[in-house]
Order: sequence, then C-alpha cells, then structure tokens
Amino acid sequence: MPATMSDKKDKDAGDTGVAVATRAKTKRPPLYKVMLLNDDFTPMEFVVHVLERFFGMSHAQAFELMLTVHKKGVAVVGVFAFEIAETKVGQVMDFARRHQHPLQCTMEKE
Ligand code: TYC
Repeated sequence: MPATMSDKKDKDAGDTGVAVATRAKTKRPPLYKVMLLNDDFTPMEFVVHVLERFFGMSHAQAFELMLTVHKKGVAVVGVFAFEIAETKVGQVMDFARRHQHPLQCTMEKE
C-alpha cells in the first residue's frame, strides 16, 4: 500500500514524539532600560516635554517622573527592545543638544 499525505496513520507516525523532543528554545530578545539623568540646568518643563513627546506620557505622568529624576538623580523612563531603546536615546540626546540643554539619556540591559 503506497504512503500518501492523506494517509492519517502515516502522518501521525511521522510526527509523534518529534515535536516535544525538538521543541525550539525560543529565547525572548533582551530588553533595555532607558534612563533619564538629573542635572542642575535643564528646565523642568523641557524634561516634561521630552517625556510627553518621546515616551507617550500624559502631562501628569511626565511631571511626576520628571520630579522623580529631579529628586533621586535617575529613573527608568521605559523598557524596550534594543533598537527601540537606541532610537529613543538618540531622539532625546539630539533634542536636548539642539536646545542646548545638558540632559542625559542612557540605556542599560535589563
Ligand atoms: N534638576 C533640573 C532643575 O532643577 C530638572 C531636571 C529634571 C533636569 C530631570 C533633568 O532629567 C532631569 N531644573
């Protein structure tokens, strides 16, 4: 009797046991914390604007997080895949530089 794909018995025979034994170890991509650092010169309202503009925060959320950075020196503003984190850091650093503020934004593997 010829084996075909429509032969249920043969299909089962081909799969049984194999899926479990060879299940791929799907590693999630590493995540990166994007952090904002305090300084004595960048205006509070500028930091609030940065958090609204590049991190999608409401004014209230942004103000609260800005105050956290102001008081503690640093805070995580978001956690992203590498390329997204890199883009956010670049956007913030470029925006701060263009406005001649010393605001620093960094990223670190979680
Ligand atoms: N410390 C700044 C000030 O008093 C405000 C500030 C907050 C600066 C957060 C940077 O990431 C920062 N004007």
